[in-house]
Amino acid sequence: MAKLIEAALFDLDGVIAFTDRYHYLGWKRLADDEGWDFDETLNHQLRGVSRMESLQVILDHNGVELPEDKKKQLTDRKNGYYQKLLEDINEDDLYPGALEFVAALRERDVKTALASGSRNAMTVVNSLRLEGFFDAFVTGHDLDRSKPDPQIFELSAERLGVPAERCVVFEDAESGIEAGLAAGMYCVGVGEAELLPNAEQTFTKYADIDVDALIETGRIKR
Ligand code: B16
Ligand code: MG
Repeated sequence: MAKLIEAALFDLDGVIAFTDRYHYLGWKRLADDEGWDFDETLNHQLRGVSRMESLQVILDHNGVELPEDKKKQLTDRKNGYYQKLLEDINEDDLYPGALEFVAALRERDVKTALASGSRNAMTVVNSLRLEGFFDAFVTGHDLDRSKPDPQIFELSAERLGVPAERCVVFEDAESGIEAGLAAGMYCVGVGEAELLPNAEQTFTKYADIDVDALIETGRIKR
């Protein structure tokens, strides 16, 4: 059967590793410091969104206005909390089955990229020894526009040398699904369908994906 999919682009936080949990705990600690309301429901709006835009979501939710220099101090503090949590990450933080799935794609000559909006992504890559699983890495340091802008996936496809219509994106964030669709790619939502209303297909277990169906049709099931 001919191959439709030639490249798979993976978000990091919430797709390859459960570092989304540590982003949440970092923001929660900051919100508690400041006496702001913040919970896991609001946290879904922060998935895939840049550090400063994430702070703005929390400020808007709490009706708080702050000058730019204060916002910078707050995002730096949250980043310190997040980086402290990253010191202890290990293989238990990997999304079960994710690396086996990536390896199965590579065995079938599908190119792979890690596409994360996080400027901490390479720390996670090094700690979890992900270097050998991906042909290209794109992180927040390479970008001037964050999701839902398609830049992150366009740059990933360019680095792999694969056209957009041959790429599939794996994303846990609504902003990331929108970015992948705007790039003209097949998009798969990682997580519950009701949290990802724009994703045409979703899953929660990598083992449920039919790898050959995905490569031949762009769909995770036949
Ligand atoms: P940082 P992803 C995104 O990573 C996270 O989902 C989002 O919560 C975070 O705010 C953003 O990276 C920026 O991260 O503050 O570490 O630069 O999901 O695109 O892998
Ligand atoms: Mg994510």
